[in-house]
Amino acid sequence: MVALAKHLPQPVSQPPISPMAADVLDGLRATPKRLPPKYFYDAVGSQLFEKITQLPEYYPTRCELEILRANAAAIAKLIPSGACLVEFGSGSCAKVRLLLQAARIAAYVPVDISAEFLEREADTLRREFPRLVVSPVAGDFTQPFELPGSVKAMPRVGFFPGSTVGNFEPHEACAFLRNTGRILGRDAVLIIGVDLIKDASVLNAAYNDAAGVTEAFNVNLLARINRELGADFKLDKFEHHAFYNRERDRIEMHLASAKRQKVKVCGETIDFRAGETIHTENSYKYSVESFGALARGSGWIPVSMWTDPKRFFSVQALKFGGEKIRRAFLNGK
Ligand code: SAH
Ligand code: AVI
Repeated sequence: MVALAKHLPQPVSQPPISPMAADVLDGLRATPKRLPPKYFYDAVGSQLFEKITQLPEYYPTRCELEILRANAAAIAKLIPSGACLVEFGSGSCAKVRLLLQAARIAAYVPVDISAEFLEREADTLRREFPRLVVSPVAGDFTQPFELPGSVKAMPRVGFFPGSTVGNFEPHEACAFLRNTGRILGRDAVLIIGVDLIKDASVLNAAYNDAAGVTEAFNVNLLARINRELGADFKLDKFEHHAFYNRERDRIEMHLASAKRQKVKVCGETIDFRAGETIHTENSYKYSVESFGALARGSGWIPVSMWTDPKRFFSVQALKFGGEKIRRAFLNGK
């Protein structure tokens, strides 16, 4: 048997392909072409996002910080003493500092896909709050993950600022909220930032800043694919397009090919027509009512809501009621 097998044609063994390579190839083979926004956030992308938060046109960070500052005491009342705060997509951990100062939080679990950035920010926080247990989890928050053993017995509160929930498709946001409810447990509270529908001119300006930082953030996705997957995207041959889609209540970001061209990605040739785009991100905007419906349909009961004076942005407190709430909502009760 063994001797015979030696003379049979052997399957050509393919080198194993990373999850990122598989997602990128999947998206670039599709029509229309797309790339998952979670790949924006390598170390360079995380730094660029921080620059976005400082831009005059990018109102969400300023508005959310203003809301958290003005209502820190009321929000702190929803956080049990000795709680563990789990933050999804923690970035520079700027916003959580306001909650750490206002509430008696024993442990903090920042969850983020940008591993290097996460470790650095966790270290800074440990120095600033020496009594706080800081247990970062590096990974994709849409995938199942375990909370560190040291915090399992503590009451848990979720924190999901930035309107990162808007980067999900609405059905993905529902799946995320249901899963978060399972991780945090019954009666858990989730403090979530939600960007609100507003005049299109304000929205278009926020994603087309004069300094070109959002453009650099978008193009870095291709630069990252060049760096990590050895692709040969010509960065100056793709243009940043961002616009508000009123029918879908979302900002769409694309990278448009400036000409007809071919790009090599993981040994495969991808053809681009002139003007053809890669859809890189959606940023959904909600009304208070539409987000309330999405929350209830995911098993969460809206309990409080705060906005800035212009009603550009909202911070909402939800309580997890589980399947009973979800079913009641879906049955129209
Ligand atoms: N919360 C911060 C940062 C928002 S930017 C703020 O409000 O300013 C979005 C953050 O979510 C980034 O830090 C990014 O690395 C992280 N992120 C995006 N997709 C993710 C995913 N699928 N899993 C884990 N983290 C993710
Ligand atoms: C992280 N997220 C909520 C940002 C947003 O506004 O959708 C990402 C971003 N994309 C372009 N600018 C900022």
